Amino acid sequence: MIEKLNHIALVVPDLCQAAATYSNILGAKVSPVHHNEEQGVSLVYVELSNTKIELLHPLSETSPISKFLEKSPAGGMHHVCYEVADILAARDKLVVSGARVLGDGEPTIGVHGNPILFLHPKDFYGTLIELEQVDSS
Ligand code: CMX
Repeated sequence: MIEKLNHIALVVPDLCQAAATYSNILGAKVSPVHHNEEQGVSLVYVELSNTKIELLHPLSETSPISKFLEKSPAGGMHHVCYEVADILAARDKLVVSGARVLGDGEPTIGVHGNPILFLHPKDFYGTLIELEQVDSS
C-alpha cells in the first residue's frame, strides 16, 4: 500500500532561521518560503536527492500546528508522509484493519496539490502519518 517516502515534516519556531540552518550549516538546497492557506502553514522545502524535508510554521494562531508548537516550543518532528497510488482504496483498507483516520475521514488537498489524509499517531507507534496520493504515471 505505502510506496515512496514523500517527505518528513518538522515544525520549527522560526522558519527563516531554520531555513538558514539547513542551507548554511547543513549545506542543503532550500526553497523560498511558501504560504498555504488551506493547510494553515508556511513552509520551506529542503530538497535531498532521495526525498524532501518540509520545515513548517503556523500561518496564524488558529493553524492546526499551533498546538504542536505550544507543546514543543523548540520544534520537532511532526509527521512522515508516504505516497499511495489510490488514497480512497488505502483509507478503506486501513479503516477495515482498525486504523483511525483523522478529521472527517475525507481527503483534503495538501501543499503539493494532491489529496492527503492523516492517520492517528496512536495506531502507528506515536508517529503522525500522512498519506498522499501521487500519480506516478
Ligand atoms: N505527533 C504526535 N501526535 C500528534 C501529532 C503529532 N504531530 N498531532 C496530533 N497528535 C495527537 C494528538 O495529541 C491527539 O491525541 P489524543 O487522541 O490522545 O488526544 C491525536 O493525535 C489526534 O490529534 P487532533 O489534533 O486531536 O486531531 P485533529 O483531527 O483535530 O487534527 C491533524 C488532525 C493531526 C491532521 C492536525 O492537527 C494537524 O496537525 N494538521 C496539520 C496538517 C499539516 O501538517 N499540514 C501541512 C502539510 C500538509 C502537506 O504535506 O500537504
